[in-house]
Formats: sequence, C-alpha cells, structure tokens
Amino acid sequence: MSERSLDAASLQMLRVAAGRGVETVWDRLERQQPQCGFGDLGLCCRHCVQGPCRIDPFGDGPQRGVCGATADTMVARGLLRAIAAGTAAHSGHAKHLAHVLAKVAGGSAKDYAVKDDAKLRAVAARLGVDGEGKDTLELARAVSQAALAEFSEKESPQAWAVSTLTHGRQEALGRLGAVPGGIDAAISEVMHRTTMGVDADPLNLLAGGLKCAVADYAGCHLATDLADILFGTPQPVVSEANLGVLKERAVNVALHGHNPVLSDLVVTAAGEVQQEARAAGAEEGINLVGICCTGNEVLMRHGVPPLTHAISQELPILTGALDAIIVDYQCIYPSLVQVAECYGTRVVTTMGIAKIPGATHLEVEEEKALEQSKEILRLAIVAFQARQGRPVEIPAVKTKVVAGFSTEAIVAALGKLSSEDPLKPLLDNIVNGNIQGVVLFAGCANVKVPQDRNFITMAAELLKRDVLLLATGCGAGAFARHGFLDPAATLRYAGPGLMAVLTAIGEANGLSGPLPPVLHMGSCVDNSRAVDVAVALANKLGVDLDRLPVVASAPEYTTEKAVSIGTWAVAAGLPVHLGVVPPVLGSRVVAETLTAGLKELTGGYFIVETDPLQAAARVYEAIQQRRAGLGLATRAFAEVG
Ligand code: NFS
Ligand code: SF4
Repeated sequence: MSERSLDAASLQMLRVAAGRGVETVWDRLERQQPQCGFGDLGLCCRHCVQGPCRIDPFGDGPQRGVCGATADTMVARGLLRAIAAGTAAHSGHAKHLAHVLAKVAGGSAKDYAVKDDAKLRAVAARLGVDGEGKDTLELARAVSQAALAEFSEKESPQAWAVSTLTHGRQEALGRLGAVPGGIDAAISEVMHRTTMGVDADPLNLLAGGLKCAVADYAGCHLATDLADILFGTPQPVVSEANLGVLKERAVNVALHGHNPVLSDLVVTAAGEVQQEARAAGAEEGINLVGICCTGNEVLMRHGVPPLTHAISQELPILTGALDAIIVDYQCIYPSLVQVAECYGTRVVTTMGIAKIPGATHLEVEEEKALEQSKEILRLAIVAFQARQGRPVEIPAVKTKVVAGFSTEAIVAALGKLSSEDPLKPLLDNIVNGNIQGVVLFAGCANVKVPQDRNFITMAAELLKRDVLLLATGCGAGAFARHGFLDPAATLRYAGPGLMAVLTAIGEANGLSGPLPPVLHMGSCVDNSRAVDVAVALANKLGVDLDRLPVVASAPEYTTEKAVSIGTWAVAAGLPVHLGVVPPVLGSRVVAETLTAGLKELTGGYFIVETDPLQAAARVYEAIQQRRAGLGLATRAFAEVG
C-alpha cells in the first residue's frame, strides 16, 4: 500500500477498500496496464475519421498519419487541445461567476450579494471602469459586463490579461502575438487550427498554444476576482485537514468540485438547518468538509476543513460516516457513485453540464440557490438517519491548518512590518538571501505518483534552503494533510533565514510564533493570486517576471487545466517544473522547444523531472540562476545538506 500514498488516513482507508473488495482509482490504474505507448508519447491522432493514426517512435513503421501529419504536428496539436480544454474549464467557471454577478446587479439572485465592495472598486479601477458616483450594484453591473465581454473576440487586447501583468510582459506577449482578443475566441481558434488539414507547423502551433494559455490566465484571474467580490477576499483562517475531521455524531457533508457559487451558499444554508440536523439525532449538527478546489474555496473564506483531495476522493466514503457529497464540476470521479452505493452516501450533482449516472441530480439555479442548498442538506440528514446503527471507521488523523493567504492578506501581514511600503521587507529579505526565492506549488495529485510524495519531498528540501513556498489546488491539500500549513512546521522545516522572516511577520501580526512555511493561496484559479504577488515584486524591483527568482512546480499534475496553467506560467516568464512527463516526447521539436527554445521567447521554460530530490535541486538551481542574473549572492544546493 505504501507505494500508493504517503497519507496515513488514505492508507487506512485503502486497507478497508481492499478488505471489502471496493475498487478505487489505484486498482483501475493497475487494470489499465500496460497503458498505450503511442498515447504516452503523444503520437496518436483521432482528429478525423481517416484515422485513428499513430506514428512509430522507433522509425520502422509509419512516420506520417493518413493525411500526412508528422509526429511533430500530432504532438503539438495534442498539447494545444489540452490547453484549450483547460482554458474552457477555468473560463467556464469564470463565466459562471460573471453571470452570477450580473444577476446580483440586476436583482434576480437575491441569495447572493457583493460581499467585498473594496475589491469590486479595485478591480473596476484596474480595468479602467469608472466607479465615480456609482453605487455598488451599478458598479457590479459594469464589472460583470466587462467580464462577459472578455469571452468573445474583441479588437482590443484582453483586459484581464494585460491589466494584471508587468509592462514588459505585455510587450513580450504582444511581440509573440500571444495576447488573445477573447477567451472563447482563443479556445475556438485552437480547435480550428488543430483540426484536420489546418496548422501543421509545430512551432506555429505552440505559439497558438501560448496565446490560448494567456486566455486561460485571464479566465483564472477573472474567476478569482469575481469570487472575491461575491464571497469576500480571503483572510487568514485556522482549520484542520484530513479524514479525522469527520464526526460520527454529525451529518457529514462534503463539498466537491470547483466553484464557490453553490458551495458558499451551502455554508450559509448549513447554519440555517443545524437545528433540523440536531432534531434528527445528529448531536453535532451539520459538519461541512471540502474536497478538491471547491474545498479550497470554502476553506479560504470560511475555514471549512479540507477532507481530502483528488485521487483520494473515493476514500472518505469508506469511513461509513459521509452522508452526502455535493458536487459542481471538474475533477469529480464518476466512480464516486459506485463506492457510495455500498455505503448509502448521497452523491448530489447540481450542474446541468455535469451529471453522473446513479447520482441524485438537483439542478441549482441562482435565483433560488439558498432554498435548494437546504433541500440538498435535508437529503444528507435523511442519509444520516439511515446510517444509524451501522459501524463507522474514521481515521484518527488530522492536522492543523492555517490558510487564507490571498495577495491582500499577504500584503496586509507584511504591512505590519512596514506600513508605508509593505513589499519592502519581502524584497529586502530576497536581496539579502534570507529568502533565496519563491516556489509556487500548484496542481493536482496523480495516481501514477505515490500520493503526496513529490510535494512533501520537494518542500522539505526547498524549505531548509530558505525558499518561501506558496501553494494552491490539490498541492496545497497535500501540504495541509502533512502539517505543512501549521506554523509549527516552520520550526521543523525552515532554514534559519526563512524562519527569521516568517517569525518576524508572525510576531508583527500578533501571533506568538511564525507564519506557516507554506502559504495556501487558494484554488487552482487562484494561481492568479501568486502572479499578483510576483508582478508586484517585479514592478518594485523594476524588472520583468522572467528575471525574478520565482519558480512554479506541479510535481503531481494530472489535468488539462494544469497543462494550461503550466503553459501560462511559462508565458509569464517562469521556469515551471513538471513531476509527471507530459505526452510530448514523441516530438523532439516540441519537447526541446518547451524545455529550452521557449526561454529565448518568454524567458520561461519547462523542467521535467520525476524524481523529487532531483527536482528540488533543479528548481533550486533555477532560482540561483535568476539570483545570479540580478547580481544577488548565490548558494549551491549542496551547501545545505
Ligand atoms: Ni486544479 Fe482543482 Fe485538484 Fe488538479 Fe483538480 S481539484 S482546479 S485540477 S485535481 S489541483
Ligand atoms: Fe490521421 Fe490526419 Fe486524421 Fe489525424 S487528422 S486522424 S493524422 S488523417
């Protein structure tokens, strides 16, 4: 089992699954072996019905598809379609929020409100939307219109992309033709140019991929901004993580998926039906817990405990104590329904575009979302009553979590050290080497990697070398479940320079100790928050992003969304580590462009390294190269053992 996960609670539930013959994602991976070697290399194409076609990587068999497409063309096209799919997912989520904001402005979504007027005004000002004399709802209408206008083709460059980047980056992307005119337009262009008989030039295709990835960045940023406007900008919050947060005597309800549109209202609804739960015999009322990025959204804003993440999403059901899983969309395994059937857990789907056979579908409409949220919670109460008398096994595993580090929260915390110039302490400590650099850990868990291994190994190596860590998505979840979001972990893992800085900030903010060594910035769309921090640092230093000692890493990534994010991070000028090999090795041109050639164009590049120790060394090395480029003192990886 230990080759499957490093998480004690997951391992305990995997033993339960094995004992009861319940199939999990790990079993299904085994049953898929051997997986297709052509697919692994990106050497297959199904873009028309003269195919499917594949290229022989050894050079003996066919070197062209039926239409004449080469390995380079196929690999590049496949990559582009992944970027487009990821962009569609993030921007579908963003568009959903834009519609809700428009409904709030129009008065038809009474259960929602603008919770953060200051953020609304800040976003409006950044976009050049005139807020003068406008009340909150008028301005909300204007911002929602500006947001919806981001999706289709426009003459002007995308406001959310350009207004949030450095001038140098705007120019660099402009020179590459990588500033999209609209998010949907960029996705549709990729689908066009990758269909049969359009773009066959791998380099031209990759340029198109960068443009679509920048559209994805815009969608992510838009999603973060609108979620903050509607639900509040996160502030530091204390919670707990892992399966030990389930309570036998509570109605346990997991919120899973990605969007706060429903989950945030379920938090409100839970407050209102607590009494009903108690009356039904649940002494501890309703216990909301989170899975994946919806979990991150409600952790960041309400302290809802993160239960588990991505590949272990089936396991909480095996405790026998989970009464319902409410899902919206993305990263939800259809297999949840099969596992749930054995235990009586209600799986409730809520979005018209994301149904699962066997689940209860209750389509949520924003006009009556609060009432519907209560209705769903009542289904969970019924499930709770039905499980009385059946045994539960809740692993006694949980960790303390401090999360909620939005850009605004980080700036406010730094402001306690230097109110005039909040970024100064961070910059000074990077310059003097107390902080060697910053790594953003992002992305998923992948069942091909022992769960959490790459995150934990890399983080420990980087922290002791004084690298400040930020985290989002399921990566942040891995850190949560292993105690890296607990300030106590700073004492255990941080090198002396980093420890001094985190302690100074913590104490200036009235904590009796340091900040945690990994700052949880939110869900995957909230990678945009990390960009905001990097842009602020770059502007203060007077350099572009491609010179900062900042690296991104997705050491266990899985999804197409992660591919889009990785690509926009490279477009933004960052080195980006991937701990799982992407399906591009069938084309030397594509692989070399991604890992080296792009450096000349954007300053960013991919580092592909599956061994976490080697990966930590290479990420650290990339930081040191950037330090050297800025004329800052450098340190070798081997200097700290
Ligand atoms: Ni990000 Fe979040 Fe997790 Fe990966 Fe899925 S939940 S949006 S895609 S698996 S980190
Ligand atoms: Fe084959 Fe070309 Fe059709 Fe792809 S587009 S399936 S390579 S014929």
